[in-house]
Amino acid sequence: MSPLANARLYGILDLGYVEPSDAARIVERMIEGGVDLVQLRGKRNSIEKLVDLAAELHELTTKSSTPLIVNDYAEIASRVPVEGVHVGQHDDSIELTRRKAGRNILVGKSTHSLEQARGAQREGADYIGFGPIFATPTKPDYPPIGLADIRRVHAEVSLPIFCIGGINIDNLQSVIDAGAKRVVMVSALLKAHSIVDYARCATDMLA
Ligand code: 3NM
Repeated sequence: MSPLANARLYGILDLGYVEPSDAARIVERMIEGGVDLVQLRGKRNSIEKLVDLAAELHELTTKSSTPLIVNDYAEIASRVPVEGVHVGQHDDSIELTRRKAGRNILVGKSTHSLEQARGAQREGADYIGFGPIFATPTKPDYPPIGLADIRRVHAEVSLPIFCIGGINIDNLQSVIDAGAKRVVMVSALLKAHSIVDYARCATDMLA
């Protein structure tokens, strides 16, 4: 069975919020709180730095069989045995990402509309992100798409769908009520007083 089948909460370790020296400690807390997938995202970091960090984090994530996904760069997956790569609309295609990784990995894709979600399924993505649902400082240039299409995207796309963007414990129930089964949290989780308790609360709500 795909490691994504039962995944509910996807945590992104975004180096815009976390110092690389704190990354391992934070990933440990995410996993303790029940995060099902972890992504390493460092838009302003060099590939060399990300390779080193991915290798360090992968030693932790493998202990709990939590898939580690790296953002953007398939090259990292060719050098570190991470489980997957996540690409955006303006990055490499799914096929090229798989080819560059040189092995069978999970490939996820960001989508910002129903049409893009259908396209990612046709292209062979293993899962999609769907958002931003709400406005978010983590991806400030993207207009929020709101809750309206969540039910429809689940009806039309059979891949695992992770709603993303501005989701926190206070608005999570509205996202679930709109039809979401899986979500990504970045800033809310990383800024939480207790990452472990915050993640547990979110996974309980998504159960
Ligand atoms: N991708 P937060 S929204 C990384 O819609 C990312 O594709 C998005 O961060 C998309 O939980 C987003 O802090 C930011 O809002 C999510």
